[in-house]
Amino acid sequence: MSRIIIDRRRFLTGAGVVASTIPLVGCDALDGMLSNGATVRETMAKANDLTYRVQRFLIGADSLAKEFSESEIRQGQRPNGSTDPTGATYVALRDAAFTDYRLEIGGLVDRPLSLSLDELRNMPSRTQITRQDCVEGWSCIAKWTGVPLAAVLDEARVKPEARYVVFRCFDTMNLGLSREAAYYESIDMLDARHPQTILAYGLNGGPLPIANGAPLRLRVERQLGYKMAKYLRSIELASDLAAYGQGKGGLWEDLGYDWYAGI
Ligand SMILES: Nc1nc2c(c(=O)[nH]1)N[C@H]1C(S)=C(S)[C@@H](COP(=O)(O)O)O[C@H]1N2
Ligand SMILES: [Mo]
Repeated sequence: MSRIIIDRRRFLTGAGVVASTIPLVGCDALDGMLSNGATVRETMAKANDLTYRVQRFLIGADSLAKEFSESEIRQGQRPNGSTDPTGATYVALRDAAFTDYRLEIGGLVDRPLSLSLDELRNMPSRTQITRQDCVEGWSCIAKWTGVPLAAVLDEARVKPEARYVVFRCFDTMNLGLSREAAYYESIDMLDARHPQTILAYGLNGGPLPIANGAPLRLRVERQLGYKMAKYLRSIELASDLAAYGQGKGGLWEDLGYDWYAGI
C-alpha cells in the first residue's frame, strides 16, 4: 500500500498539479485568499477535481489511512476551530450532560432515524489511532472510538440516488460584517462507507471532550482536519450539494477550500 501512496505522490508532483500545494494555505490566509478573486478559486476547483479523481483511481475505495500504536500518542488532541459552541440549543444539551441529545438522520433514506448517545454506543464500535492533519500545518495523533458511519447508514436504509452525506453542526462561524454561518461538511458515499469513517464519541479512552466536538464528531481519516465535523446535529443523505450553504459542500469550501481534502 505504501508503494502505491509514494507513486501517487510522485505522480501528483510529476504532473505539477496545483492542488498539491493547496494544503499549505493556512486558515490564517483566508482573507487573502478571498480577495484573490474568482480565477484562483476556479483553478483550485479544477485542480481539486483532478486530485480527487486521480486519488480515487490510484488508492482505491478501501485503502486504510495509517494507524499508530498507543505509544505514539504524545499529548491530548489539540483543539482547533470551535471549542465551545454558544448556541442556545447546544448549551441546553451540554448542561444536561447530553442526555437529551439525538442525532437526526434524514434526507434520501427509507427510514429516518433519531438516535440517542446510548443507542449509538450500543451499535458496533471501532477504535483507531490516527493522525489528524490540519491545513494550518500541525498534526496530532489520537485514539478515536465510535460507531462506523456505514452501520448507521445501513440502519437508515439509504436510497440508491443518494451520492453525498451532509453533516450539520451546532456551532457557527463569524464571517465578519455580522454574518454567521453554521459549520457543515459533506463526503461522498465511498468515504462514508470506508471502514475508518466513524461517528466518534470517545477520545483517548475517555468520553469525547467538548473542545473536540462532544457529544459526537465525524472522523474521515483520509482527509484533512476540517472535513471532520465536530458537534454533529444531523446527517442528511443528498443527491447534490447545491441546497447546502453556498453549495460547495462545506463552510470552509464555501470560503475557497477544497471539497476533497485528500492526504
Ligand atoms: N463543527 C466544527 N467542526 C470542525 C471545526 C469547527 O470549527 N467546527 N474545525 C475543523 C478543523 S479546521 C479541524 S483541524 C478539526 C479540529 O478538531 P479538534 O478540535 O478535535 O483538533 O475539526 C474540524 N471540524
Ligand atoms: Mo483544521
